[in-house]
This record gives sequence, structure tokens and C-alpha cells, in this order.
Amino acid sequence: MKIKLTSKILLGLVAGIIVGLLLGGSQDIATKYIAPFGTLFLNLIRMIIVPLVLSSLVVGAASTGDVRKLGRLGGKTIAFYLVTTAIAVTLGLILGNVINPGAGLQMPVDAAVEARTAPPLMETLIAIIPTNPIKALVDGAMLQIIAFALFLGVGITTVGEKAKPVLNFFDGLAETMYKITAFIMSLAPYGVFALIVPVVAKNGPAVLAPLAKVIFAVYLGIILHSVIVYSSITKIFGKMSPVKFFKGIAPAATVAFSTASSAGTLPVTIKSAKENLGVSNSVASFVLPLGATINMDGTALYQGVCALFVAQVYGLELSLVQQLTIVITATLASIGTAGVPGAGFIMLTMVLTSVGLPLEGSALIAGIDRILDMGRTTVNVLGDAAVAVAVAATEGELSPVEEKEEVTV
Ligand code: DAS
Repeated sequence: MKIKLTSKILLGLVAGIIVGLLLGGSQDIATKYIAPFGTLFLNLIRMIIVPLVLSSLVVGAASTGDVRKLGRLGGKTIAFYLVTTAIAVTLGLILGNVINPGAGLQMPVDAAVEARTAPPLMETLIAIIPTNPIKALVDGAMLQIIAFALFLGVGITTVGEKAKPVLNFFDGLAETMYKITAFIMSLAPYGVFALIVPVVAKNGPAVLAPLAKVIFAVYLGIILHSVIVYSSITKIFGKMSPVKFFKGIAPAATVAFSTASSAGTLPVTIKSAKENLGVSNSVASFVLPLGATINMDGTALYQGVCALFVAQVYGLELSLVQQLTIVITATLASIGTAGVPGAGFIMLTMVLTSVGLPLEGSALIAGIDRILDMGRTTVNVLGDAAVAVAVAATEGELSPVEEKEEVTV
């Protein structure tokens, strides 16, 4: 019986949780003999991110043809991203106020320590243009790679016939990267297993108890946000049933959950969006890499909940103005958050500083951050895919995809 890839990955996930719980007592087996295989799987995916994003984006930009269309695509995409992120952090604040996860814990308020703050928005915008594109590729600076690829793609189209060999090169490279992604995806069930075992072995059910309310609030928020906001976006703009959307993006969601890395999941997100949701290559290769870099609804929601948790733990009241400050800071912070594990936690200190909350409060979150990261990264990826469906539909580039028997690998 041929099992669908998604089912195999979910099988890997469940097996990983069970084995992780069994190994709770002897974590060293999990960390010494199983975790390395998870790292191997993650490194395989990371290996192809840069060539995949560069080649698919150059081909995508070249196939969109003119700059006007690219401008329209960019404007729509960024507008969708900012609105959904602001909704997410507002939902996080509402849940933080209603569930009150910090009640009961009482911590002394020390002097707030100066935290690392993200560069001002203008600085981030200027830094998008790479002074040395090769260095941007070597450093894996995603925003700079996206900018360079867009210029390259449009340049190729403008030059025309003479640049054909260049376009063919990137076209060939992109197809090759998709093939390699498919091979890596066939290893996903094993990779997901090896990634989950150490996380469950380390955190186990006991440690989670005191912070269970934070985990409950964040996961309730990301489920509500995903079901309400993304179902609405795909239904209203993409005329796509939520069931079809969530089933089609499931392989990427599962990989995002187990790797806690949007960038690491990107190859799978592109593949799922194109093959299971019918998003065109030019839209997928523009909207998804951009989203994996700047669109993090799950992270923004997590920051809303955790900021309130820290305030409650220290018995501090957050005024409405302070909570609005959190909405703005968390939305901007999520733009600056890299799509790698734990990046949102680093940006949390920036959000706490923005409203004068003690940074020590984030130390309480540190122990469970990976559990929260898995959920928020899944929403980050779902948000990217939902916007890709909506943008593709408004560009007339969303093709109907019939139910697949077997998700191709
Ligand atoms: N893990 C990040 C991502 O890959 C999100 C985060 O840390 O908040 O999207």
C-alpha cells in the first residue's frame, strides 16, 4: 500500500514523540545517537536554500516579465503580510489578557538590562541592497539574495535574446534544485523523527507544567489565527476550500513544525504551493522566499502572548498604549526575524525592551522556547502559503489542482 508522504512524515513525528518520552530518563542516547541524524536532515535542506531561492527567483522574476508586474506583486504581497502579522500580534495580546498565563508566578522586578535592539526599519530597508551579491550568497543574506535575484531576473528579460543562455542556466539550476528537494523530502520521515526525539526527551511532560498556560495560549492563538485568517484569505481571494489548502500545505507545515525553521522549510513550501495548491512558479518563487524572510505571523503572536506573560509574572500592568506599542514592535520585529530556530526568542527581548519590561522574564520562556518555536514556525509557513495563494489568484496565476493520489517526491 503506497502511503502518502504526509502520512509518512506524521508517522515519523508520532514515533519521535513516543521514543522521546521513552528516552526521557536517558537523554544522552537521544542527543548522542539520534539528534545527529536530525541535524544531518536540516543541513541537507539548508544546503539547497541559497541556490534554490536564487535560481527560482531569477526564473520567477524573468518570467513575470516587466517591472510593473513585479512592483504590483511586491506591493500586494507586503500589504497582505503586514495586515496578517498585525492581526496575529493583536490576537496574541487578547489571549494574553484573557488567559493571564503569568498569574500565580511572582518575580521581583530588577533593573531592566539594556537589550540588543533590532536596527531601525530604515537601516533594514537600506541593507536590503547587497553591495556584493556574491558575499550575500556566501552569507546566505536572504533579503539581499532576493533583491539581487529580482534585479537579475528583470535584467535578463530586458536584455532579451542575448541573455537567453543566462536564463537557461538558472532555469536548469532551479529544476535541479527542485529534484534535489524531492529527494531530501523523501528522507523527511526519518529527519522529522530524529529532530523530535531530543526535544521531547529534553522537555518531557514534567518540565512543561509550570509554563503549560503559556504553551496553551500560544498554541490556541496560532490555531485560531490559522483557521480563521488563512481559511478566509484562501477562500475569499483564492476561492480555495480550507480543507484543500491545509491538506495541500501539510508536508511543509509538518517539516516547519519539526525543524522550527521557515527558511529550512522553504524548499518544501515552494514545492507544496506549486504542486498541491496550483500557485504559479513566478508567484511562488517571489512570494514564498520573501515570506520566509519577513512574514512571521506565528512569531508576532508569540511575542504578544509572552510580553503579557512577563508583565503578569512581575505584577506589572500594561496600558493600552504599551500594548499598541507591542503590536507595532512585534510586527516590525517579525520582519527582522530570521527564519531559523530560536530567532523569535532573540527578538522577544526587543519587544520587552520597547515597553520597559524586565528582560529576565524571557529566561522563563527559554526552557520551553523550542516547543513554542515549532508551533509559531508552522504558522509562519502557513501564512506565507496563504498569501501566495491569494496573490496568485489575484494575478490569475492559480491553476486548479485535482486531488493527488500520491504527493510526488
Ligand atoms: N523559527 C523561526 C522561523 O523559522 C520563527 C521564530 O523563531 O520565531 O520562522
